[in-house]
Amino acid sequence: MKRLVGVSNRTAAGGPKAGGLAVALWDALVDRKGLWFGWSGEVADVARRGVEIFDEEGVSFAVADLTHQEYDGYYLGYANRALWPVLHYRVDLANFDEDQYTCYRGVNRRFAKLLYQRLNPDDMVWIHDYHFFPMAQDLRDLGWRGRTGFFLHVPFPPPEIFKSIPDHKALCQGLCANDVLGFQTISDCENFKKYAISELKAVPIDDDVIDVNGRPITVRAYPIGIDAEEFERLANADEAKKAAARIEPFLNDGRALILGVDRMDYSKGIPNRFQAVGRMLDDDKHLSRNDESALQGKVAYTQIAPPSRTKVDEYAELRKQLDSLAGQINGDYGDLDWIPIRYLARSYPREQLAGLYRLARVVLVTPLHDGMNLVAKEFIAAQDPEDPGVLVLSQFAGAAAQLASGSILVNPHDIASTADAIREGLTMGLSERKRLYEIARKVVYGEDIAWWRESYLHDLDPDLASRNSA
Ligand code: GDG
Repeated sequence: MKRLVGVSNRTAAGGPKAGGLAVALWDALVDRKGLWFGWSGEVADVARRGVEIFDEEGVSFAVADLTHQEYDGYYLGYANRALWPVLHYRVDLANFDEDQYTCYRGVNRRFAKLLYQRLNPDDMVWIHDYHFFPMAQDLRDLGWRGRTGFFLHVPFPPPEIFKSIPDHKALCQGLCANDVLGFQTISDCENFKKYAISELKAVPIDDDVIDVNGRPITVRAYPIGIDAEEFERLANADEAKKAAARIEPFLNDGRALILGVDRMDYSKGIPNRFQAVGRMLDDDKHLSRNDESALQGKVAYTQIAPPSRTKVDEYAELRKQLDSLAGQINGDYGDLDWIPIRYLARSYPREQLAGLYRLARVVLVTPLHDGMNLVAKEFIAAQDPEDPGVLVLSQFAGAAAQLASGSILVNPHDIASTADAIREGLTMGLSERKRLYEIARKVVYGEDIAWWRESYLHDLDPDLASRNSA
C-alpha cells in the first residue's frame, strides 16, 4: 500500500483527534503509517525555520514554524482576509494586498520544499484547503511526479465571484497540478468546472474528469461526514449528562432549548439567527405569557460561539455586533424570570456539546455560506431516537445537499421565514420529528467520515481502484 502524506495548515499533533479533518486524516494515516505535514502553530524567528519531526502512534508528523511576517501575510492576511471571504461569497469583506499574496506564494513554495525532501517516489499526497491552493504545482516544479490530491473544505463560489481575486488564475492553475480535486458538493464542483473551462481552457472528458493542458483531473464531490457512532457514544456518556444537568435549571417548567454552536465567523450567519429569534418573539408580543401559543418564557436559546481569528478586524466587528444584538433582544423581550438569549463567547469540550445537542429541541444551523457544517451532523448523531430534536438548516450549508429532507430548510437572509421555521420546529409533533430524524440519520451514519475518506482515497490511489474493480 502506498504511504499517505497529508498536508494541512494545522495538524492534529499533540491534541485530541476530534473534528472532521483531524479524525479522517488521522485514521487514514494510522492505516498507512503515514506522514502529516503542516504548520506547527508556532510563530518564530527566521533562525528556527527548520522542520520538527516526531511520531505519534505510528504516524509521523513534520511541522514547520511560520515567521512573524509569514503569519501576518500568509495566514492572517491572504488566507483569512482575501481567500476566506471570497470563497464564502463575501467579496465586500475581502482585502487584496499584493505583498500578502507574495507572502502566501512564498510560504507554499517554502513548505513544498520542506515536504519534497521527505517524500518517497511511491508516496501519495493529499493536500487540504485553501491555505495551499498552489502547493501541488510547487511540488511538481521541484520534480514531484507522484499521485496528488486536493480537498477544499469550504465552498467554491461561481466564477464571477472567484474572479474577483486578482490572482485567481495562478491559484487555479496551481490546483490543476493535482490528479484529484475534491469538493463538498456538486454545486462547488460545477462552479470550479465552469471556471476551469472558461479561464483555463479545460475540456470536459466525462462527468467527473476534465483535461487541462493534456492532464486528466478527476473533479468530484465528496461530502465530508463525522464519526457518527463515536459522537452518539459521547452524547450518552457521563460528561454529556453533566453538561445537560448544568443547563437544565434554565429549562424549568418545560422550557424548550434552542441551540446554536458555531465558531464565531461571519459566514455562520449568527446575527441573522439572533434577529430571527427576536422576530419570533416579536410575533407573539400581542399575546400574554399565559397564552397557550405564546413562546415568551417557554424557550431558551443558547448560542455557543467560541471567538476565532480575533486579530482580523471583521471578526472583532462581528463580536461587537453580537454583543449588541443579544443585549438588545434580551432587553426587549426578557423578563424578571427569563432571559431569551444566552450567548456564550467561549468554547466547551466536545463531550459537553454532545450532551447539549441531545437536550436541544431545535438546533439552528443557519450559515450564509458553509462548505459542509459538521454541527448539523453531530446534532443528528446525538439525538435520542425516541424523542429527537429538529434541525433547522440553511439552504446555503453544504450539508443541505444531503439533509434537506431530514430538516426544516431555511433561507437565513429571510428573517421572518426563519422565525417561522424555528417555531415550526418547536411545535412539531413526535411522529414528524421522528420521520425527519430517521431520514437524516441514514445519511449521517451511511455517509460518515470513513465513507468520505474511502471514497476520496479510492479515486486518489490507483492501487485501490484496480483492486476494487478486479
Ligand atoms: C470547515 C468548513 C466544513 C464548535 N464549537 C466548539 C466546537 N466546535 C466544533 C463543532 C464542529 C467544528 O467545531 C466546526 O465544524 P464546522 O463544519 O461547523 O465548521 P468549520 O470550523 O468552519 O470547518 C466547514 C469543515 O471545515 C469540515 O470540512 O464542514 O464547512 O468551514 O465539529 O463541534 N468544539 C468544541 N468546543 C466548542 O465550543 N470542542
